Amino acid sequence: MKTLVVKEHILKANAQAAAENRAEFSRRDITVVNLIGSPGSGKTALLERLTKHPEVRFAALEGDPETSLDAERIERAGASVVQIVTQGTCHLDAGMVHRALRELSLEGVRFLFIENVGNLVCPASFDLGETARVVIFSTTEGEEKPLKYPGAFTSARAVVLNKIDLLPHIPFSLDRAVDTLAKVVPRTPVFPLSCVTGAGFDGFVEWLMELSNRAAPRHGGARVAGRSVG
Ligand SMILES: Nc1nc2c(ncn2[C@@H]2O[C@H](COP(=O)(O)OP(=O)(O)O)[C@@H](O)[C@H]2O)c(=O)[nH]1
Ligand SMILES: [Mg+2]
Repeated sequence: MKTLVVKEHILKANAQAAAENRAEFSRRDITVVNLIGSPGSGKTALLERLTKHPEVRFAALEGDPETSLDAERIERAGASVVQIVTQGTCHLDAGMVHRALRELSLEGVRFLFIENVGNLVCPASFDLGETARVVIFSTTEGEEKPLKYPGAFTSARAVVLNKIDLLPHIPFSLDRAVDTLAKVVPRTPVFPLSCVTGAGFDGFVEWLMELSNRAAPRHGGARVAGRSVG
């Protein structure tokens, strides 16, 4: 009972900070993606690869319990970035994002990617004020993860299935994974791709641009890749 009260209080405070972040993002016309996935699923690799797509001009916040290794990778790849070290906490919250924003240059960017702490449970409970959540899982994690961690998947607007380059080498069935996702999130788009080879990225980038056009139509008109959106 006591634990529940504490949790409610924490989530209420978080919701207030998230609403402030959301207003700030809207005022600055920035599409914000909260990227959730297990440690090693390829969250940082996804952002590194996205720097090769100049239309997705982005800055990033990197959440990790310790070290600034991921921020160093993103900086080397050419994007503006700030590392949030949570000192053991298993998720980011809206207040952490709010404070980190003071240190981050958002000049000229269209997207902000927030790489959450590697975890498929806790991050799903904390709204950061994002435009959309994307959940990433990879072929090395097993097809059944969406069944075991439904909260992360049902709260996401898109699913990235990473490391498809490994399919010939591991006993992972892409068909079974897609069937599992169809049971848990039947209406959510799924993007099988590889951050190593770049295969499958075009569809995901198109989805991101569509998301951004819907969120902030004054960015590039209402058309993406020849298709009308909105
Ligand atoms: N084969 C393969 N390895 C990948 C892919 N994406 C990421 N990796 C590797 O998976 C490991 C974890 O990636 P990282 O981006 O650090 O994952 P994060 O912990 O989710 O940020 C690294 O060794 C990456 O090189 C991929 O598409 N294919
Ligand atoms: Mg990472």
